[in-house]
Amino acid sequence: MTDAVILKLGGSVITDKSGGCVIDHARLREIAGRIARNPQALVLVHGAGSCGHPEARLYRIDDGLDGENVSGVYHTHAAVSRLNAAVVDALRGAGVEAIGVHPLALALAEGGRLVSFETRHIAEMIRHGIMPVLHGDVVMDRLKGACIVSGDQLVTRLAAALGSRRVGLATDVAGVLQDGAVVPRIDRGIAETLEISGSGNTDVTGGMRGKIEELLVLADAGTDSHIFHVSKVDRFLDGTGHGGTIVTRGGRS
Ligand code: IP8
Repeated sequence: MTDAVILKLGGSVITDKSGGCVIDHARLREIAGRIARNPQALVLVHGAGSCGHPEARLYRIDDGLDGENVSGVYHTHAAVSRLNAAVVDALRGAGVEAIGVHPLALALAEGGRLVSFETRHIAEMIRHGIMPVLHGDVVMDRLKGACIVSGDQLVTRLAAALGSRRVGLATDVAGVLQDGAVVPRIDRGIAETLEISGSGNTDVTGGMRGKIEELLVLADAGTDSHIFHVSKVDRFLDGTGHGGTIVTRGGRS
């Protein structure tokens, strides 16, 4: 157990999601600066945005491998790895001892869900002051050949494995929105009543709805998570109010 905080940067926050792999380096530098100013044991996870989702869709990775789309494993992984290198560069440029960790190399799935995911070396990195930077990735799958594992699925696995008490998801919206207003708290009951729309851009892992489903699994296990606008990263890291949504277990007030 490490008590590490887990922070996920949505793909749409760090790439231009409407085009081919366009990395927002200025945004990355800004976020890296905020993280550097709030030093703590932190695991960073990022989504793929336009560096991975278009490839995953083009090669139909989530339908499984069929002999015709095998090279999609390489192309999808290469695209999101390019983004990972840019995230690590930005953090290192801000003075953070960050290193990229690729799920393709340490995870195995069955039917789209992780069945093994090595995290002991991640705990060691944290213990030595290294910030692991993981990302949604293509992962080999014993039933489908390969599948896409979202950054959100990784967040829930990491939080459970590392015993994290704080999980944050920085997005390009202020939180989960209902009729334009932030929903401050979501549990399973509330989630059923919400009209959460999917992402308008290329997103093979289900946009905001997929995110909430992952976070409800985490909430069931007793860890609350926070969804907030990326401009509030420091407020999440230093524990002051971020004005976003908290996903929590039902039955608590
Ligand atoms: O952006 C998806 O991760 P996400 C990963 O967190 C790939 O959903 C490679 C499409």
